[in-house]
Amino acid sequence: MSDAPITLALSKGRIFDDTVPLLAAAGIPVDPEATRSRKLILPTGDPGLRLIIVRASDVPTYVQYGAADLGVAGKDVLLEHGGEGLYQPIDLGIGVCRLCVAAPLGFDYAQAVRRGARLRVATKYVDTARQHFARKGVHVDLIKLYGSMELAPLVGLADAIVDVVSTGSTLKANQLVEVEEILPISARLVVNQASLKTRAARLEPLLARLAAAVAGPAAAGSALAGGGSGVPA
Ligand code: PRT
Ligand code: MG
Repeated sequence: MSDAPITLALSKGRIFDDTVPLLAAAGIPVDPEATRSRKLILPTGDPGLRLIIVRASDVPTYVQYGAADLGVAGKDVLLEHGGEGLYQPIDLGIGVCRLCVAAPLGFDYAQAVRRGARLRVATKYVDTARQHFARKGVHVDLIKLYGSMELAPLVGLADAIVDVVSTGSTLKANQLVEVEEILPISARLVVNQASLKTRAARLEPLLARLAAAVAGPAAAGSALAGGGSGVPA
């Protein structure tokens, strides 16, 4: 079992696209051809590391149960999952966005909240949203959706949404505005807690290389120089 390659769970799309350069910087190339295939288990340039491709919201589950030793998941996904059984050692600084409440232009969210109105809020982040509104003392009925949250207020399904926003152009295109930021989001490396103990000899160097790749070439250079002076060689 301990001979099996280390398994890293990634979701296709922005997480995969932003993680591959980090892996390359950590000395682990991924064949670009492999990324175009429909295979769900992909080799890397390091025979000791393979990738599995899963749904973004399933990454924490694969890692929690040890089907993957490692994974990359957005903080939004991790919050909603609860993070049970997961160690979160590295903020990878990729997939940067923010979780926020958005409502149609012209809907006075602040006033509705002050009046104590009961709001219908559509989101895929039901638990996170429930905790946020409970903290704020806002009364909400939450409607679970799996995508295209921006549509819900436009067709009368909800008064507001909770979703992640990066450039804001999707909100703008649908005449919605951000009315409250809940949390800044970025992707984290997550590690199965048992793997970290039983496979430490292989995982720890990999984590160190990834941490150095995240810190960037400048930091790696000064670490190599030994003094951390930051003066380029
Ligand atoms: O698509 P699927 O249902 O399988 O999963 P997913 O949508 O969660 O996966 P994916 O790949 O879209 O997102 C993976 C992770 O990327 C998320 O969990 C976030 O942590 C992070 N991330 C960063 C984002 C965005 N930026 C982002 N902009 N995830 C989603 N979006 C969507 C957002 O939901 C909205 O529809 O993009 C739209 C807004 O983008 P802007 O640029 O118009 O504001
Ligand atoms: Mg998506």
